[in-house]
Amino acid sequence: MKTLRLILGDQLNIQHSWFNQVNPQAIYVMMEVRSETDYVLHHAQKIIAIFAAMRDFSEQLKQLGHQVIYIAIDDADNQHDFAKNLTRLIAQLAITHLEMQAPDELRVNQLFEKFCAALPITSTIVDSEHFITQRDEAAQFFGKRKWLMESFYRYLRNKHQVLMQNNKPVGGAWNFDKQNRKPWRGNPVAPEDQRKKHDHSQLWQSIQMQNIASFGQAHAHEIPWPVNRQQALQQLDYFLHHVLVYFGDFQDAMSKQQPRLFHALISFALNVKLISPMEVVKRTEIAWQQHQLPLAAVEGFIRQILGWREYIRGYYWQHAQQLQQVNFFHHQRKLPQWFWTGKTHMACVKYCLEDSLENAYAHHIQRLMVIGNFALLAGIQPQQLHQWYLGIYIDAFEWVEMPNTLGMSQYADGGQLASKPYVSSANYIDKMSDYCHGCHYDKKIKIGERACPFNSLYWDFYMRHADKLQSNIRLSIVYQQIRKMPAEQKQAIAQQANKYLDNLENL
Ligand code: FAD
Ligand code: DLZ
Ligand code: SF4
Repeated sequence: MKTLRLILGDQLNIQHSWFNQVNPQAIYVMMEVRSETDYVLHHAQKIIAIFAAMRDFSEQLKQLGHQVIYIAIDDADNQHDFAKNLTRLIAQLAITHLEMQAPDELRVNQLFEKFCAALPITSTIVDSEHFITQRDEAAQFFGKRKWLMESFYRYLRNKHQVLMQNNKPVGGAWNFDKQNRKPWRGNPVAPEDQRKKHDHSQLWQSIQMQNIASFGQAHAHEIPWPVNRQQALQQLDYFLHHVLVYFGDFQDAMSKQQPRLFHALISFALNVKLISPMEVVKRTEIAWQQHQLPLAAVEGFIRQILGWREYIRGYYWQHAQQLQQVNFFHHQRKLPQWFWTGKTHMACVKYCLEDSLENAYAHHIQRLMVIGNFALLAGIQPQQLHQWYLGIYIDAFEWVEMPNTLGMSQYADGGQLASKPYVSSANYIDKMSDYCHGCHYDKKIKIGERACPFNSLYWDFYMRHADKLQSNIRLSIVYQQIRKMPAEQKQAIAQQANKYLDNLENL
């Protein structure tokens, strides 16, 4: 059988069993195509990082003796479409069998199902051998029960014996979150970003020559993201040995001085499969023993990878089709233009947007409790926001971005993923960051010229959506407070909120 094996741009897993031995009957193909660069407006660093990682991977395969066809973005015979390029190769090379690893995105999965069904040759879709769980494992686990990350996480801890001793969680508890989540006031000193930037000027030039639309082009030729396994492991090891110790304490903190604080910066490497989640978990356990790291930090970090990441993927495969349209609150406002420039007077939003636009990165709380928080309070159309998140972040692939944006951040699925909306007034942002100091708006004021928009919008959001939210037990205190508010105060808040909502572009 003369076999063609397709490797997608987010399937750069050199540990895959395909590569255990050189198979003279197998030809690997990788392709840089407009169908993938153009399905959303991407940050320039994301396109470059993916192409650079793909190119590096193909060279590595060649060095190992595998036969590889690499279709570059500027190749004359590139038809810029997976199906068209495959059809041409199958005919040209007299291929008798096609293989691919299961794609992680519904759109691409459907495309290949259709393509393979119509092929005159046989085809097989194999496991990408990357994730800890199967696509439907979370759905099987929950059945008809309410989805809850914590219970899936405990099941996985048990199943894979992670941080377990005699079938009990080490330290006597599953979760040490109470010891985590402190604000950061400059101490301990946050590590310098030790990542070396690598030059991709030539690649950037060929991308530009193709007139591929992108944004965030300022540092496009020189990016800090790991584009091969060696760089990814270096990044991971640096985090485990020097940074993880503070991860738990400060994972929700935000700062103008140190935007990245104590985060791992490994999501791109994980999502294009340069490193695997199980090896991250195992290396974390080893580092914990070597350095006697605090269990709260170690458990908190492992929960992100073993818990959240796998849970989110399971959720995606159960709900991907419906997620494309969900809009629980019927929010219809347009994404303000300043999402593309960062030019807003709200200092917190400005810092988080500028950081995202410049670096294709923001950490979880910046994405959730500043940008997403504002969008939900302002009633932004959720799919517009999803397109923005999908394009801007270096780690954004639909299977992980979409449930996080539409489910966790925008509650657009009506609370199937999150148990209550992640919204806050200025109080939380001020507690967890240094953004409010020097802001054009006053964090303490709800009504008036300089009142922080988060304050009136927060209460207005809950008042506007009382019919949908007031029966949620987790929100009983919020609705008790609203019931106690004098009618004139409620009216003044609604007026202030409406003033802001009518003027989003100028906030
Ligand atoms: P750290 O904070 O150091 O965490 C370590 C790892 O844990 C991450 O690399 C990631 O693999 C995993 N992780 C943590 N939280 C989550 C989560 N909620 N879902 C899945 N994995 C998680 N993550 C993506 O990988 N791609 C996305 O497109 C993406 N979009 C998001 C959109 C919104 C609105 C929100 C609120 C979160 C999103 N996340 C996404 C989750 C999270 O913000 C990023 O994984 C994280 O910021 C990546 O940076 P890091 O590697 O420094 O992570
Ligand atoms: C995101 C992306 C981009 C920008 N370009 C390519 C590409 O040219 N070729 C490719 O194979 N993959 C690319 N990707 C990643 C794919 O979009 C990803 O493989 C699918 O979304 C499946 O998860
Ligand atoms: Fe953000 Fe309000 Fe604080 Fe300004 S005052 S930084 S808008 S929370």
